[in-house]
Amino acid sequence: VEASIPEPQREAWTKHQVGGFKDKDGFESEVVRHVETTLARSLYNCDEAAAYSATALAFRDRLILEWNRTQQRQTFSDSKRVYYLSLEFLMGRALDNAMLNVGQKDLAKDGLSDLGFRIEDVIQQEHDAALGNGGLGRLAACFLDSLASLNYPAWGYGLRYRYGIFKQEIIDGYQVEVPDYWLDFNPWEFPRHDVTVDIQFYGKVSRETNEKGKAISQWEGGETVKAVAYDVPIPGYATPTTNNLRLWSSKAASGEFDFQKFNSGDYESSVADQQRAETISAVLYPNDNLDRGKELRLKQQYFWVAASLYDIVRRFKKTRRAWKEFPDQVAIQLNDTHPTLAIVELQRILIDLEGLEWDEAWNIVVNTFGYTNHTVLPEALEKWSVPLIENLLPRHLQIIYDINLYFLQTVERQFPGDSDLLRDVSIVEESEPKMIRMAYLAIVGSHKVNGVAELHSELIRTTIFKDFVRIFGPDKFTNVTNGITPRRWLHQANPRLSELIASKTGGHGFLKDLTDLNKLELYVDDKEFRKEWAEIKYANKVRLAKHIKATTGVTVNPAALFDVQVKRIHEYKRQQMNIFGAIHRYLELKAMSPEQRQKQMRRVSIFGGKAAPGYWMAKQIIHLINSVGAVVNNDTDIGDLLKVVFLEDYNVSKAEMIIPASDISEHISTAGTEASGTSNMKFVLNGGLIIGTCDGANIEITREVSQDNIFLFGHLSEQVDDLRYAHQSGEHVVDPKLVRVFEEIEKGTFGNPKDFSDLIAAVRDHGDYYLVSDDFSSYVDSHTAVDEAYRDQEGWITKCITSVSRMGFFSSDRCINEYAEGIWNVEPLNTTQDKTV
Ligand code: NBG
Repeated sequence: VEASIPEPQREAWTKHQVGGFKDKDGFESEVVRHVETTLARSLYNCDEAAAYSATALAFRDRLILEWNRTQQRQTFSDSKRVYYLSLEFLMGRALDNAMLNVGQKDLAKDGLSDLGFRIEDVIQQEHDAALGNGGLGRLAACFLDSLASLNYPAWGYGLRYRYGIFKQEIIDGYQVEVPDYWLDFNPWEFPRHDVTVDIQFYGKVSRETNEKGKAISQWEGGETVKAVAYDVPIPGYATPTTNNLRLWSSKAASGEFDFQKFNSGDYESSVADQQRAETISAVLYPNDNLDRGKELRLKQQYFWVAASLYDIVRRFKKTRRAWKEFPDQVAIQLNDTHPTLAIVELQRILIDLEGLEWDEAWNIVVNTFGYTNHTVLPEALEKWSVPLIENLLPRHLQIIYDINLYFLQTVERQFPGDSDLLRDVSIVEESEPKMIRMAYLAIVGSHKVNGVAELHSELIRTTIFKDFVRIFGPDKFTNVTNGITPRRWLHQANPRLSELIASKTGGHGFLKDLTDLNKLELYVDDKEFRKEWAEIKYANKVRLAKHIKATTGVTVNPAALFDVQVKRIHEYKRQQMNIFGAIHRYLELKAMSPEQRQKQMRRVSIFGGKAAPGYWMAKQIIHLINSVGAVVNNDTDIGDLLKVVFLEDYNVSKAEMIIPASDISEHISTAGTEASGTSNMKFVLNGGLIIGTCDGANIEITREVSQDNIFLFGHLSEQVDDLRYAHQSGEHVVDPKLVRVFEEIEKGTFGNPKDFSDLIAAVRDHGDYYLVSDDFSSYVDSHTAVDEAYRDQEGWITKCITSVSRMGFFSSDRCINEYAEGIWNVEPLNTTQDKTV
């Protein structure tokens, strides 16, 4: 390619090559240029928002240069690429991360200060990119950071939602949802109006015989929508690698704007067509761990998957390789079942458009895809009704039926006459209407299936997918325990702690190899070090206390034990148990004499998290938390012995402030329900301890930090079935402490008891599916143990330091290397001019 450009042209280009800023001066001049030209403002009307915009643009320019070079390097190297397909990328803010990853935050800090701004205030101006619900979307974001930091040639593919996850307001104790229109000014994306794909829907399938006498199916869509690419640069930490996240936006296809209608005066309906096309990428579905089977969601899935595959195939075709080499060039990871149609779409491209034989095509497909399962909750396992697919994607339905037919034939050969097995593993559920089981399709169409923590991977092998283990053998199923990026979740969120660790471990190497943290264990008795450690935690708590005061009006004492549960509100995550526990604590305190009371530990119970807009129980939980807070926080008997606060609109940037301020955080799901959890890792990495059940990654965290440094309680996943049975058969007796809590709620102490009756009934009268009553007493005991441990401040600090030093395993870098080796078979790319920070 290079040789094809004539010398004089090449000279002109190299002469004018843009370099990006190199020093503080260069940075300032870029900021001023952007303020004065791009933003058309001046020294006299440059507010913090404008300073943010200009700084972001200056960094964006830099990233784009590296992005360009990275893409060239990856193309020339001709090596295998990874494509991470995810409907959610919960990125949070980009500026701070970009500054840290390219190693120029200090320079920007000084430069901004010369121009009259504090960098912290400028950073705060940025709107979170909130294209995700919770852990699944944030995991995708951590993975992008690790892929780039480790120099893997990798792309993310997703949707460019016009509205991210809603903003949560708390009004009179209730959640109110406000739309998150975040694209007003987004300097981090590059529209690629030249990169578009026409996507079809509906229509019909015809069968024709080609020249060679072979029957070929042709799908003619009845509606076309255009996908437009928006590229987001993803800078790696301390490396020039800047990967790409490509997000698709939907537009009316050219020619779809109906000039006929327009001219005949039917302007409105012609605009309506346009809007209908744009609806596809308009909103993120706000459900976490729940499948609702809406047609628009299926449209989103196909739109995104088809555009991404078209792009991937186009890139592969440029290499002029034979199709059988596709899996040597391309690894596609399915983040949950949402992109499963990609399996069908690739098969369609290969057989209908490229003329390959079924078996040859299917071989390529299976070797290309890997599937990650993120939940065993039945309500979250995706199923699509056959009539819905038939209408929207008629050809795809035929292919799904064929995939199923060939699959069931091999099962029949392997297990002759086992009709129960055939029914159980069929991709098509024989219900009314028939349903397509997307997880089964994903398993059949991938070469590897992984869970996200050891217990979870074990559970999928032995419960929901056990028949597939018999059919495909155990090697197809594997575990990759989740991880988090230490760049954002330590260095960026907790800069002082990061510096302290660097001062003891020989620099910031731990940000590239997190196992370096183990060097800290040598300093666990170092007085100065411990003192500074405690000071940093206290300062982080003071900052959070200020935020609490400013947003809720509640005064909390930073010397109290901060007890935090922030995550999506869900019955399986058991925030209801936490608030019942807080009520129990309140009642105990009330029953004490003032002298006795003053001997108790001070606590702040901090909650945060969004409820899906249609999730009634979750909304009741939020209301109860706020109602308890309103009573407890104003009770003069209690003072600062107990405060209960609910923090509005929990998101990535709030997490960055809240997590470093935690003493103990709650990861208390019913055993066997939380696939992994990832905030548990973030809290421990920031020097907080955990109270938790034997669930998800809590188990592996315990193995790393040791039993002495974690507060485990509750029943085990293997006991859950029996316990549920006991509830069903009326053998269970509700915990008396909990009965007492219910009585108090029903007395009206926390407002109208009717508002909380469903919450109580679920536990007391309707089988207590999440086993709150079974675990309540050990939960309360465990909190008593937390109080006792916290009383011994020196012992507590030792636990915290020891735990942090043992968290190396939970870096998403480790996790990505495991995927690369065990699933994708890809290698990092050598970047010759490796930068150092
Ligand atoms: C979530 C699990 C979490 C897990 C994340 C990331 C879904 C479907 N699953 O436990 O509930 O940490 O995935 O793997 O959102």
